[in-house]
Amino acid sequence: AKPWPALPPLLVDLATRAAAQAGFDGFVADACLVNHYLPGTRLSLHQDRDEQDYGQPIVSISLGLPAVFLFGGLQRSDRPRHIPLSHGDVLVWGGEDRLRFHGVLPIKPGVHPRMGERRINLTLRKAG
Ligand code: MD6
Ligand code: FE
Repeated sequence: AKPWPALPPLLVDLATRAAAQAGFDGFVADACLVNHYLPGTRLSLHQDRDEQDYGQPIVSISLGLPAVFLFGGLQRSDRPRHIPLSHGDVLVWGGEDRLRFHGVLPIKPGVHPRMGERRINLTLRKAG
């Protein structure tokens, strides 16, 4: 089978530096999920559990329209905090928070000057 193409070093470096700033040294992302949100799109509460090592954090980069990130507890029923995210924000979660339920409220209609009517989220991970 063909190997996955390498991630852009720029993104891997950004994720390593953001993770270190949040207290997670030595993070080297090997995967990036790209989610595209149109106005009205939401992401329901979930845990990120597809990775091998929950000792590695998640680094999330937000671009375009603003969003409200829901940061919940370890049970789906725990009431989530609301964290506003705008263009250029980088959010890191890991350690004891790695398996918190999280999601995104429906994106409000709007036009971002650079990105138009969309939000793009990049999550950098260590999958393997
Ligand atoms: C966000 N994204 O868009 C949060 N999880 O701010 C996620 O939680 C996420 O984009 C799993 C896979 C892709 C994602
Ligand atoms: Fe997620």
